[in-house]
Amino acid sequence: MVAVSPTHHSSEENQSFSVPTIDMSLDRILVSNKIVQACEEYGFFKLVSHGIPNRIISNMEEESYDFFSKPACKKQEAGPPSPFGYGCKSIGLKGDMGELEYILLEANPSSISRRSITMSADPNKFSDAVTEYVQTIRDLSCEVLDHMAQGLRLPDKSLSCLIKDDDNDSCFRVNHYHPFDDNNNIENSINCPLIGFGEHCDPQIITILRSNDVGGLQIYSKDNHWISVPPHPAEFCVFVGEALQVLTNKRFLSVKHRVLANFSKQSRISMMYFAAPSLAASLSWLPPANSPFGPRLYRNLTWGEYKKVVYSGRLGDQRLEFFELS
Ligand code: GA4
Repeated sequence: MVAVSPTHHSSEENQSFSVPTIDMSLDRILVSNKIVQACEEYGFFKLVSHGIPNRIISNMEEESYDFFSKPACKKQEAGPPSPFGYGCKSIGLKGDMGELEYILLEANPSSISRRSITMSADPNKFSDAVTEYVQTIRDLSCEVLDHMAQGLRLPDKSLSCLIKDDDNDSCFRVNHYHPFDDNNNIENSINCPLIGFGEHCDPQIITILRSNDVGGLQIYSKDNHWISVPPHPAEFCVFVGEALQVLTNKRFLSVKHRVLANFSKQSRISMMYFAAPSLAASLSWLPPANSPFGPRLYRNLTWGEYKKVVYSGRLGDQRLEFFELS
């Protein structure tokens, strides 16, 4: 079990920080510009007034609770996560560990429906809930990417078309973090929380996360502070991924984040959609039309090439530097 020392928790935190929050119902140009500003400064923001029906979110959450409340031997029938399926504590293939259990799925309807057979006694219900959630969040991801393209003065849809490709490599993950251990007193847990999911950057283009109202998520700020992100079940968190850092030639920075576990009486459920292009897609910088921005910072690479490096490494590895042009 990996515990976070108290210095890594409260004393390093910047209490005055307020998480950038984008109200999607506001004027389009204002929203686009605010999104660009948040991606440049933090690589992270929250979305409110996004218009996603609560029914779709709660169906997905209910299916997740049903799955995680099954006996361990039943859940293991859906594993191991190599890379897709059910996983417990072990993350990836290189020995990373966390205080969580999870399901990881490919985000396409045929694969979801195939996997659902091992996930639920009512596979159609499970499959319908996941498919509807994933499709809805994919549309939201496209909307966010269209705002980014507009704010960056890139050709219309030039980012969203990458994740709309039929061969897109997007995936979907549900993480379940247990509540604090009753044998431990709550004071202890608050002062010395455990690492639920270790620090890392997401490799894809963007990640859209929704959690229940249990905290634990922290992002790392440019001035070297861990910032706790207050949970809110009606909001979505958006993370810039490493592929978007490359596509924007480092104008947007992918945000390092982690999840602390074991300091609430309730369990935390988070659902992440990782929006990725096809394996063959080029991650080459898309410079704004008529812009003198430069020089180019990364060598040409495809998502497939980058993914191979990501999946052969450790969770917290710095991977992008191998692709930097000197
Ligand atoms: C981090 C982001 C996503 O959860 C994920 C993770 C993947 C996995 O769990 O299999 C990885 C991790 C993530 C990056 C490094 C490698 C691969 C675990 C790991 C140690 C699904 C992804 O795409 O990259």
